[in-house]
Amino acid sequence: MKSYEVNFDGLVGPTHNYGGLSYGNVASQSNSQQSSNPKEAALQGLAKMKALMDMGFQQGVLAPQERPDVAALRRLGFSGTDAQVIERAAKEAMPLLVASCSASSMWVANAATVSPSADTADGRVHFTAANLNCKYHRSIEHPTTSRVLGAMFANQQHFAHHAALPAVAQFGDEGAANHTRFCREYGEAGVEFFVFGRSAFDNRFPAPQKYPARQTLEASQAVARLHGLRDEGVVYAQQNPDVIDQGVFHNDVIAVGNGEVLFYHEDAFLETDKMLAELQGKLAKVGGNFQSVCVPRSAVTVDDAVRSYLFNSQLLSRPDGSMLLIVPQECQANERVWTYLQSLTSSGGLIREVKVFDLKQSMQNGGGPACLRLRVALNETELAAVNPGVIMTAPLYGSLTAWVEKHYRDRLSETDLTDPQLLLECRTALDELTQILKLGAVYPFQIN
Ligand code: SUG
Repeated sequence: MKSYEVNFDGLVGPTHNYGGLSYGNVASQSNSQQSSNPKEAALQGLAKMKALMDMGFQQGVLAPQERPDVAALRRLGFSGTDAQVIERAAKEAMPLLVASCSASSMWVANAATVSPSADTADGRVHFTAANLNCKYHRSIEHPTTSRVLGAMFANQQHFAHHAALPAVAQFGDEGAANHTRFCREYGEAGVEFFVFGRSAFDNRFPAPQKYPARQTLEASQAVARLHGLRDEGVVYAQQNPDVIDQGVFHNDVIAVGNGEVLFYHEDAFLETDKMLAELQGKLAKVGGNFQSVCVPRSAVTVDDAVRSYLFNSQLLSRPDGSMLLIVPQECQANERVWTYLQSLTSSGGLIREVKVFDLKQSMQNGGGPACLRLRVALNETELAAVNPGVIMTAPLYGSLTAWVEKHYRDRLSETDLTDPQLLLECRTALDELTQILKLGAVYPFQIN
């Protein structure tokens, strides 16, 4: 049976703004308080989805969330009408209002961890929504994420959904941003690679000194258990704590994998040789030939990687077996990175082509091409069981573009977030979106 990797991209929400909310994420910190352009952000994301679809890849779309999250503000003690909740939060606790307005759900690599049916004990595709509990503004995403994923992958014969892990730092889980799957064919058993930043219960593992390590080993292990993965089909590795302290807040800022290939920076991991040998050995057991492409620090520094997001690229398999790298235009702007990419694609290796995308609106908050997509490997039967409303087509692209043009503002500053009108605009837009994507009622304002 045919199988595919389907990329579900997060649609940027109407409140996209630069809140400076993510300590440890260099771009989020340095662009704090700048005005954003939500319309441009959403159109940039849609253009990437359309381009991948036009290149023949399977592409889907994941809906944004209701923001400002008035229910979250109510849980923090703000009361009255919705407009009063926003006004009071603006007056008494602006940082909480900003957090409740974040469009951070666009980075759907953090929405969930997904294990394809070929890897799981019960032969279903498993999803665990990420608790994202390291940052308040992201910790409020998972209930709606679970409802949206449930509406997209509703067929229980093929899809199993797990609630987010307990919402404590010991089980800090950032979803697929720290998870990669290696395989020969998407429909065959593979090796799932979990990268963690620290251990919550075992102090033999070192931890970063400056910035938080968002993903714990214990969270990754819990996800592997929930999904029914075999020990022989799993490899755990620790991210180098020094690179976390240099702004690598997720593994997907310093490594990306696809098929049998891992593309990574020399400084990405601890005990790299042991890890590579384990990946090689375990993939061989399921018939795969693991290959790695290491980018040396002499060619590209960690700082170059953080600024250019070279590794936050999408590594895609082409029909002839070669691979294509989708990179943000910041890679072209960095001379060392661009020189490296030229030599990579002309060296006769597996990665033959680079395509550049303008994702500046998202990049300024630390979200590159790979952050914007959640990969779901599906066989033909499973793909047919996905809600067809969320699969990208030329007409859907047209409808979503028109929807963005109609509802989104082209400028948003911090003061604009205090405007209760913004909430009404967002709800009107999202109500229409659930009809376009055929999701049913998934937002708090639609269910309460
Ligand atoms: O969690 N930025 C996100 C970026 C997530 C990137 N995802 C992956 N690498 N997979 C984060 O730090 C910034 C929001 C603000 O500052 O307004 C933010 O949440």
